[in-house]
Amino acid sequence: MKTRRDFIKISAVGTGAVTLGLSTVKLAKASEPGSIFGKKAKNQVAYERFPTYCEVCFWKCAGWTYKDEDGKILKIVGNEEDPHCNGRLCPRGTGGIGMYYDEDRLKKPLIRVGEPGNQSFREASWDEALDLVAKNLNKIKKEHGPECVALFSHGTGGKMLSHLIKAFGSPNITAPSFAQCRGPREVAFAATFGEEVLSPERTDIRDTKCLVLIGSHIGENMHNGQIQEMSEAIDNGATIITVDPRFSTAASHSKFWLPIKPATDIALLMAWIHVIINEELYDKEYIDKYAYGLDQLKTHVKNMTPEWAFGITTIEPDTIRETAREMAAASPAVIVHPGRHVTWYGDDTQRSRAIAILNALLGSWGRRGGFFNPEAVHLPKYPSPAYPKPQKSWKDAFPGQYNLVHEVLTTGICDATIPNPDLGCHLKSWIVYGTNLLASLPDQKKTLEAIENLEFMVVIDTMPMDITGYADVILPECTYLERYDGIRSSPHREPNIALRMPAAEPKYDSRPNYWIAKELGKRLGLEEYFKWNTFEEKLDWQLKKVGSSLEEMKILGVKKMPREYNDLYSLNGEDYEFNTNTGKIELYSTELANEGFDPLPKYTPHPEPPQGFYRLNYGRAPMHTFSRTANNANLTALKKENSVWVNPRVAKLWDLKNGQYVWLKNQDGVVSSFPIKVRVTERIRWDSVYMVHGFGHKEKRLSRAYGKGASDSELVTHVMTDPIMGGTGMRGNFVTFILNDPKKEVAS
Ligand SMILES: Nc1nc2c(c(=O)[nH]1)N[C@H]1C(S)=C(S)[C@@H](COP(=O)(O)OP(=O)(O)OC[C@H]3O[C@@H](n4cnc5c(=O)[nH]c(N)nc54)[C@H](O)[C@@H]3O)O[C@H]1N2
Ligand SMILES: Nc1nc2c(c(=O)[nH]1)N[C@H]1C(S)=C(S)[C@@H](COP(=O)(O)OP(=O)(O)OC[C@H]3O[C@@H](n4cnc5c(=O)[nH]c(N)nc54)[C@H](O)[C@@H]3O)O[C@H]1N2
Ligand code: SF4
Ligand SMILES: [Mo]
Repeated sequence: MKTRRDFIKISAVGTGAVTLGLSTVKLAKASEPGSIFGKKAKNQVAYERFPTYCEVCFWKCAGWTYKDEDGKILKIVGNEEDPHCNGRLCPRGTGGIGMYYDEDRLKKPLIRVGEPGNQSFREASWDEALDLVAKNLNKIKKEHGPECVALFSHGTGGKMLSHLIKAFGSPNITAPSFAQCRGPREVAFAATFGEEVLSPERTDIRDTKCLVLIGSHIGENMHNGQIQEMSEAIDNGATIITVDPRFSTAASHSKFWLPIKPATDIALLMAWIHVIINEELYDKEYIDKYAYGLDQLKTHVKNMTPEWAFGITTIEPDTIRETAREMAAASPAVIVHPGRHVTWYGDDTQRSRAIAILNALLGSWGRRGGFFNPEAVHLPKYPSPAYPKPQKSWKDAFPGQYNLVHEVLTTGICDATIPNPDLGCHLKSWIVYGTNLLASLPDQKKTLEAIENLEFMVVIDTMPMDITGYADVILPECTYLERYDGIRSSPHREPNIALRMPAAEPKYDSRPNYWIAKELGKRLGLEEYFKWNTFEEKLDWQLKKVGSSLEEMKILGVKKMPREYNDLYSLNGEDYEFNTNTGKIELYSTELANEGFDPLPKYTPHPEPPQGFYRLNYGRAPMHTFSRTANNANLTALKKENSVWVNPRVAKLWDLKNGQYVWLKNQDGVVSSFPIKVRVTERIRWDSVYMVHGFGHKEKRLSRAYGKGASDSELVTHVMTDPIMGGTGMRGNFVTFILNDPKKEVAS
């Protein structure tokens, strides 16, 4: 497939600059890590600092880890040069040292001695544990083929394991960041603009005049750079329009808060499109030049009036018109934010398409204050043999489906693991790196059924988590503060790279991912794929290829490089061919039509909560990331459990008081394992309840997190699967309250 750059017609400046001959900074001896603050005055403590980038979430802010003269890690601060954080970390990033100091960490390799799930393990040496893993993987390869091994991985270190598994011969490498997170928006934006949104998002929030947030709760969703840019935009007088059934932090900073009825956003989006077309507020020049399908769209939205949408969304027609005009007035410096966790109701690709279409009409794609064209530094791969060509894949389990999907579905791997005589590919073994599958995948019963059918499972984690309990072998990784990792090279306004290096030796008997991958490689007969002797050697080789070096990066931490193409904002009338079938922005998607899906988004109603039940809504808290921080001492000091938000009307009906503990039961009779505290608040609609994801851990070895709050994940048993890309819509679950301890009631 051709890329944007194959099409671009404007002149490229400085071609090749990124990869060739950039001058390196002068290396002063005194500024090497380890001695940068080495000289101390009387009564002063000497510090050392080491570059890193944060692993507490996937924004990957670059920073410095400080150590005192006794070798104690004291703090982490942001790197001023870093475009992800501009020198400021969020509370979670600062609290990252809690991961390093956590005394509940996995300390030794562990080998199962009892039944899966029962947490009976014995300690083992690395040699014994790795030999056992290799023996099992080789056995599966011999008996069933290498494709029957799958890797689930989330986080930076997963790349080394991916390399190993590709070398082993399996294409089944997956992460929850697609089918449980941003998959729908990537497929929808690719169908519309021929390109994905990517991470960090290419939203030019800094320069926007109008930011529309459809559910994305920036402020609680703490993706650092976005928040900083959003507050800058607010200071500059930008209008914020927030559509959220809950009065989110973002809503509290907004000129317009539209408390939409959950699951009806497509109707609102189509009504906005209707107003913008009907009142001829769209960017005509831009649409004429770049877009395909305006006529079809016009006909399609003819009857989708604000009055029609009012009946569905509960948003007043006047508000719909006023907000549409507000967006158009800001055009093209307007962003209808694509969101990030967008797997909500199973029609999420279509909702994301409606968002993409609205942005197209407003002329914001490729424009200042809208969406910029990011650029990344292309780091060459360290030399290694070509990967073997897999003979089968998880997709064999879905003949004819998901043709627009270019990633592997986590839940597809689960399906392909559960034996079914009609399916071509049965997976026999999972390697799970840095993802707590029982918290991150919906429908725990299905995940567990898949796990039960495995011949062998190895989990690589830093902590004992719900998922580690089901492993046959657990390999303890050291935290990000104790290791090198691959160079961070992410797409941004300015291409840039960042280094992570260890600030301390790995604690206990933990090891870094690259060591684990190389050692497994040796035992699997794949040493050819790991030719470097030390990881430093590999990094230095790569860095030198792009005009830097490990030595330089140890001093800088972050290095910005010039753009290869002068196209940060490229759609101001220049000729441009998009990577779609028509070469245009597709308002009408020929790709979706060819696959038999609606080429233009339609609103379809979703089930309502039954009597006495409320829609289970969930989201983020600023000081936690998913389930991974629930045991972090620094962050539990800020918030140790989640609560369930209940509207005062509902509280009155149930006689619920603030601070009272309740259990939640969902539509399938699943009861939360632990009670959760009630928070009575007007900030949530009467038809829903809300909680922060990531609490209610069942793993007893998590001394701070065990039993604290409730898990939304265990209550998400009903999944609305997106037929286009397999995303798992998780917001179609309904809960009711149980006021007394259900376990005691059963016992009596
Ligand atoms: N602090 C913190 N920040 C994080 C993370 C974290 O774990 N912790 N995780 C990061 C990751 S990976 C992701 S994907 C993002 C997720 O962050 P977002 O993409 O912002 O998350 P969402 O879950 O889509 O949005 C949650 C909001 O959607 C609202 N909502 C629920 N139902 C509806 C509906 O029907 N319509 C509308 N319009 N709104 C609705 C909820 O009330 C809530 O305010 O956060 C990122 N940032
Ligand atoms: N119900 C529900 N489900 C969701 C979501 C939701 O809001 N609600 N959010 C969805 C979204 S947007 C996403 S992106 C996914 C996130 O899904 P995950 O990334 O799986 O989220 P976590 O629960 O944080 O699990 C991370 C695991 O990695 C481990 N870990 C942390 N650091 C390291 C490390 O350096 N090395 C290794 N080896 N392990 C490490 C942690 O101990 C933990 O076990 O979840 C999705 N699933
Ligand atoms: S946003 Fe916060 S948690 Fe995420 S990478 Fe940046 S500092 Fe770390
Ligand atoms: Mo996510």
